[in-house]
Formats: sequence, structure tokens, C-alpha cells
Amino acid sequence: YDFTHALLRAPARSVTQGLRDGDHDDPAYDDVLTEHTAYAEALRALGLTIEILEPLEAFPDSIFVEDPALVFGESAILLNPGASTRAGEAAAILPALEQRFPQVLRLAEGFVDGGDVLVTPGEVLIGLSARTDRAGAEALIAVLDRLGRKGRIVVTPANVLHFKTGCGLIDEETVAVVAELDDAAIFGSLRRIVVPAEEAAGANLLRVRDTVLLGTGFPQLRDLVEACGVSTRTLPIAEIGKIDAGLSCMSLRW
Ligand code: CIR
Repeated sequence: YDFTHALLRAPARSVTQGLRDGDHDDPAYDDVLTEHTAYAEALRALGLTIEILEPLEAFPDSIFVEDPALVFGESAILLNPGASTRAGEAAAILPALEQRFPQVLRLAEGFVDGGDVLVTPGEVLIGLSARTDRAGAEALIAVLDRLGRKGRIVVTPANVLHFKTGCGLIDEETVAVVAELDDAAIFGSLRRIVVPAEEAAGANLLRVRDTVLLGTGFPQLRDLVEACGVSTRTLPIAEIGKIDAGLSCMSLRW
């Protein structure tokens, strides 16, 4: 999480039609833009160099750049988002990756959304979900292997969209998890802090340099994170929450 750069994509007006599982109202474009701007400012204030790509009207969910790619230092991995309306986001982000990364690797087959991928200090956890299938997860493990990283397949709980909807790294030893992910078989030696059920929507927190970014409205979670000795900053996420998104989704970081 000692990032120096982040790549974002401005929301398109079509973001109001973003995918969602429940029957949430459409988010308002202006309010999504406000949340996106606050997010970009927070990353900038933490010292990151931010680049914001042009909005893509054809892809309502393209603001969530975390899903079509993964980035590690000098290398990027182009993923294959598992929702049909998002599949084209991979080709759309490829030129931006090729401009910034000397090496862009691809999956041989299958589907993976970046939201299902949690990079921990020791390994890369890949949650099988409605978006990420076993063929994709295995193809990603093969690509990670070429980069000298170990990938491991885990399972995303049935009631959440992405693996990281339910967890986020607080520090090198500690991960915040929803109750369904409170499992040593998933996180190994990482210490698990269980997010209170009524604040489960805050579990997709984002550690950036010395700070954990958290959605507003999760006071117990904030206390739990600060008790780990990490400072927090809260950001509004009510609008992007209407289309099942959280803080990690809106950037690629390296
Ligand atoms: C979707 O359903 O794909 C979007 N509405 C939300 C994506 C959130 N991305 C993420 O959790 N990484």
C-alpha cells in the first residue's frame, strides 16, 4: 500500500445505469462525480500522482477501473470482467496500461474481476464469485507465477459482489473482514478484525500509504482501524454504494 501512483476514470453520465444486485435507486450523476472528486483529492493529498482517464459513456461501470486490470510495479495484467456489460472495459483500458507499463500480461482464459483480488504481503487471494470463475482464477495464478507472485483461490461469500466487498487490508499483518470471511483458512496468518454486521458495507476499506480510507458512517469500524495504530480518513460513498461499489473499486494503484 506504499503507492505512488493511481489511475482513475471519470464517471460517465451513464453511471446512473450501473449494475446493481438489489433494487437500489439509480445514483445521481452529479453526486457520483462529487464522490469521485473527493476520492481523487484524498489520494492526491496522500502524495499520489493521479491520472484520470476520460469517461466512457458506453460503459456505465467503467468508473470502477479496479475490475478490468491489476497492476504490480512494472507490470499490468489485463483481466476479463465477468459481467457482459463490462467485458469491453478491458479493451478500453488497454491503451492506458500500455502507455504506463512496460509489460501488459493477459489471462489465457476465463473471467476475473479485479474486485475479487486481494493482494496481501505474502500472496494474492482470488475469490471465486459470480464474476470470477475457476478457469480465470487459474489463468491468473499462471500469470502471477511469471511475476514471481503466488496466487491462491478462495471463495467470495454468496451475499457479496466481490471478494473485496467483504475485506480490506489494514496493515501488513491485519485484515478487516465481514463475519462470513472470518476464516483462518482464507487469510492464513493475517490477523482478522471482524467488521460489525451493521457496518459490513464499510469492509471495502482502502489502505493508502499511512492512512486507511473508509466510507463515512462506520464509526465502530473506524475505531477498530484506529486501534491498530493507523490513521483514517472518511469519504462519502452513498451514491457509488447504490451500484454496489466501494473505495477500492475506483482506482488502480501502484
Ligand atoms: C458492478 O456491478 O460491476 C459495479 N456496479 C460495481 C463494481 C464494484 N467494483 C468492485 O467492487 N471492485
